Amino acid sequence: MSTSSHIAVFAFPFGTHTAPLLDLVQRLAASAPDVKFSFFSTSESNSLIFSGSKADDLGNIKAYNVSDGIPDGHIFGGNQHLEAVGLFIKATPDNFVKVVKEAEEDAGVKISCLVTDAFLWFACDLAEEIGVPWIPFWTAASSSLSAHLYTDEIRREIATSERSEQTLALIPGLQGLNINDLPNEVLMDSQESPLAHMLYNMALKLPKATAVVLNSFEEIDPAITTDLKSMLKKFLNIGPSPLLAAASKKPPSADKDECLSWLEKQNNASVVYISFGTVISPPPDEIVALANALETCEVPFLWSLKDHAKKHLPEGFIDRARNNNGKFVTWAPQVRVLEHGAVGVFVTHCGWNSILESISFGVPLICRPFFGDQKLNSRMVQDGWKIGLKVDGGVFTKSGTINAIQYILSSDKGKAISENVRVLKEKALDAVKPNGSSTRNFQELIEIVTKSPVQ
Ligand code: U2F
Repeated sequence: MSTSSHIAVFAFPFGTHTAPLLDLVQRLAASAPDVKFSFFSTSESNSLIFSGSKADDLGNIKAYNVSDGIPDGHIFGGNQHLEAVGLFIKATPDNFVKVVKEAEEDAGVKISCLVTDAFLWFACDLAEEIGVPWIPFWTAASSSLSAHLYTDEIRREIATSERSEQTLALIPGLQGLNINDLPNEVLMDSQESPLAHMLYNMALKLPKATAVVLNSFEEIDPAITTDLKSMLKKFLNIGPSPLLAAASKKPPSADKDECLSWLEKQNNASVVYISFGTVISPPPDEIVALANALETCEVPFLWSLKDHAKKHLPEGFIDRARNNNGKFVTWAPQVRVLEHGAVGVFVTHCGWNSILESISFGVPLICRPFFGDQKLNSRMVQDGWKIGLKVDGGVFTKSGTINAIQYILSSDKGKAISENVRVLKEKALDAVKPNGSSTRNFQELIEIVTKSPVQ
């Protein structure tokens, strides 16, 4: 029998949930080389995130595949992403529990702690049952975490309030925000979708967790931080991860399309970088509007656009862009791109990882949010931290996009936005210094993980 701790890590294999969880686990594993980490996700997600690593690189981390819940021969209908999420949720917790036994046999020791995506609330009951700590990892911002934790209060307020313009007056740190900025799942009946049901249950369970962990830093939202510290047993912000790449021993992401050498040829803070994350592709008319705006502004741009969406670009646009300093890739090494001084603004869907990466390297944002936490994130970008703009009317139009690009890149008000993001970046850098808040929180997390009793 082994005497080392054995941590089970449960991933939610959609959007960019798994990569930041693995980042966290790699940091923990490097700091606690005697502890065994078993990482559970679907085979599709595991093969994607572990693709660049050889077994030796993983050290004390071992990956296990769990079922994705998709029946053999299943044919997807309209929204494949949402359907796959629903099938996966239906397969939990049995798909995880089944494989845990295998990992315990391999490690020769029972699980001593559960580190999971916060969505996987069933882990709270499982941890209680086997008598180990549960450490959920919330992959988004503290503002959306807060919105979910206040779901019942918000629903009561909506039901009783007669105001048409409802603000979030009851939530510390979110007072100026509008109800319409909230993730749909906070507002809809929890029975309406498996995701809404999952998020509602998550909010009920999180206060029982040993510690809730975030890839963020306390100083970004002091009022929310204080409030969440009072609601949760422990609230540990341990990021931003882009500023901690060395600690997770992660090799820099590949640059097969030579984005960096292209950026080298551009002027400082001149390039518009565009990406909408891993799930979303804007509707065709908005792709056209964005392309036309770029052409009119005559700015250099780097656009991470999936091949299937290229057909929506205006006729001849790709050829004209090539001659006019525009570059298309299907996947950019985004962190390295945002770190490059040539990037002047990031046009984004406002996924949390993208925003945090932009803040980490001081790049202002233009926001076009789509679902989930993205509207709330864009509101914080524009009105909370004042580090960017939401496109006029919330969708890309040619004139609205031109205004936003010109505002950020060439107006005095744009300079103020750049200064605000620079100041926020300094706060992020302070948080990861040896005595910074995120460093201290991470030490506390290692204590919890390594001191978890060997079963
Ligand atoms: C879901 O996130 P998404 O995957 O849609 O978006 P992000 O959180 O912004 O993460 C995208 C990641 O993919 C990387 C980029 C980010 O780390 O650096 N990337 C890249 O390297 N190259 C590219 O060309 C394009 C992207 C969800 F949709 C969001 O609402 C949530 O906030 C998020 C976290 O829970 O998950």
